Parts: sequence; structure tokens; C-alpha cells
Amino acid sequence: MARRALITGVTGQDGMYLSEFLLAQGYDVFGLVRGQNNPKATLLAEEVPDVRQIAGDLMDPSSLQRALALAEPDEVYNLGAISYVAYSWENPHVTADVTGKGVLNMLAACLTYTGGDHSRVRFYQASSSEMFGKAQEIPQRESTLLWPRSPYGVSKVFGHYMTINYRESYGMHASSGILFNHESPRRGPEFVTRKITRAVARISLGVQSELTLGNLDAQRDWGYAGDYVEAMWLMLQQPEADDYVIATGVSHSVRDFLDAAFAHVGIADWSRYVRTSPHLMRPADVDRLLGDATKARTHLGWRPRVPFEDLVRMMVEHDLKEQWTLHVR
Ligand code: GDR
Repeated sequence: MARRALITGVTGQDGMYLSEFLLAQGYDVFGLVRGQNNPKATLLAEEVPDVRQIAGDLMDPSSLQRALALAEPDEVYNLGAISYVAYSWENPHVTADVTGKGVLNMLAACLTYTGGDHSRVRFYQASSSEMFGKAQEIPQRESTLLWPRSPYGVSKVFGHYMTINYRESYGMHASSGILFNHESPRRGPEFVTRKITRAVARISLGVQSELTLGNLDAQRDWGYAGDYVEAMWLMLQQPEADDYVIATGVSHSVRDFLDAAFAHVGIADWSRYVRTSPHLMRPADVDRLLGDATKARTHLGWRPRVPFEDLVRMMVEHDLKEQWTLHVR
């Protein structure tokens, strides 16, 4: 019989890549979809039509129980969250409810669903490098002290430790993937990489004249989302649940990203197109993230395939096509 997976956050970038990956492995894939008339659900139905959508909300425990009863999953991937860090200062309570307490709601629903038979389901929690925040060592690994710098990061820390707690308290096969930034042409335009690649495409086509950003000196370890979802799956195939850092081991600044993206459309000096605004600076930013994924490499056999330059090229090329279709053709 085909294995069954339930994914929360299925309409997001990672949810879509993970759905495609699991469907290709022969899984029956179920996705929790929030809200009425959700446009992202329509997009999911178009892009990955074989996902079976179930209505539910991480803040509504009864809907989670119902989703588990309908999907009868062997594996649960909890990717659902309010994921935009800057927004979390403006809406800290709802971020804590969804990104933090939502994890507890899902873990508790899974525990009920197992009915005491812990082998019935395996659980993946989407933890984040934002938990390292004011990084206490470079590079960051599983043992690095967590020092989150945003309501989002604090909420993710809650979810991370709750996952560990369910593993230790109830013997659940619950793993936490500490994923560093991962991008793709499916990345939302509010995140800096996609904001840049989209603007670069529009500037090169003459439909936008400038791009306003915040902190250009922030450094991130950027990988390709398509590579990272495979690591999620690998974690759930291990005999024992555990926590893993998933990263490329190379970090770049926002400036480096601008260099690479503009270079791709033949613009060497981007300074006349880019300005910065204090409104886009965060109350407390994370200066530098760099991950050490040695444990994932040795235990899971996972390694990233797409390097930084190829990632930027992939995103700019996608946006050039998309913007050309929208504005020029
Ligand atoms: P991040 O991603 O906060 O790392 O979280 P984001 O792309 O939003 O920011 C990265 C860095 O770029 C700086 N920056 C800007 N960011 C945005 N969004 N917009 C701007 O105009 C801008 N200018 C500069 C930021 O200050 C920051 O330093 C992402 C999310 O996907 C999280 O959900 C996830 O957990 C982590 O990655 C790993």
C-alpha cells in the first residue's frame, strides 16, 4: 500500500516542493489548507493537482484531529507557520500562536492519533536558522546555543523544543530540521532574494526604475528549497528521530546577492538602481548565519546540489520569463 503523508503549510514554497517529491516517491499526499477561498490553494491545485487538500488550521486543534483521521498519515510534515520575520514584530501574538503554539497543537493531535502506538506516525518540524539569531558561534550546528532575535525566532524555538519534548516524553518519532534560508522561483516576493530577482528582471525590461531594500550587510547561508525538502524526508526515514542542521556551509551578503543577480542581466554597477530605507531595517536583525550540516551529511547522506550562483541564475531567469510574459509580450 502507498505510504501516506500529511503536510501543513502545503501551499508554501516548501510545501509544494515536498509534495512533488513525495508524489514522485509514490506517496499519497494530503495537505492542510487554511481559510475560505484561499488563492494559494487554487495555485496549489494548478501546480500540484495530485495533492488532496483538507481544510484546517494550526490554531484549531479539532481541525487537526479531523485532518489526521481523514489522511491517516504515516508521516506528518509540519511546515505551516507565519514565516515572514519582519511581520512578526508587527504581529507577535499571532506569530506566537501559529508559528509557536501551532506546533504543540499538531504534536498533541498526532499523539492522540497514535492512540499509544508510537510507531504509527513520524513527525517533522520545520525549525529555522533564525533560532540562532545573535549567533553564538560560527558556523552554527545542532549544539549551538539558541539566541533568537525576533518574535518569529522565539516562536520557532518554542516549536523546536516542544518537538524534542514530545520525543523525550512520549517516545514519538519527532525530528526537527534546522533549515537555513532556502530559496527558489517559488519564494514569496516579500523575502529579500525574490524581491531582488523580480526587481532585477523588471529593471532590465524597463518596467521598474528602482529597488528599495533594508540591511544590505546581512549575511545568509542560502540554498535551494528543492534540495532541502529531500532532507526533511530523509530525517523521517531514519530508525531514530533526531535534529539536523540543513545548510550549504557558504554564506553571502545581500550585496553579494545583488551583484550576482544584476550581473546576470549585464548590469555591473547596481548602485543607481538600489536605495535603502530605514523603514526596512529590522528592530533587531540577524547579522550572519552560516550552517554546518556535517551531521546531515554523515547520518542522512544529504548534501546540497545547487550552489549560490546557480540558484541566483535560476531565480533571475524565471523572473525574466514571468515579467516578460506579464509586461512585454
Ligand atoms: P529571513 O529572510 O529573515 O532570513 O528569514 P528574508 O529574506 O526576509 O531576509 C534576509 C535578510 O535580508 C535583509 N533584507 C531584507 N529582507 C527583506 N525581506 N526585504 C528587504 O527589503 C530587505 N533588505 C534587506 C533582512 O534584514 C535579513 O537580514 C527566512 C524566512 O524564510 C524564515 O521563515 C526562515 O525561517 C529563515 O529564512 C531561515
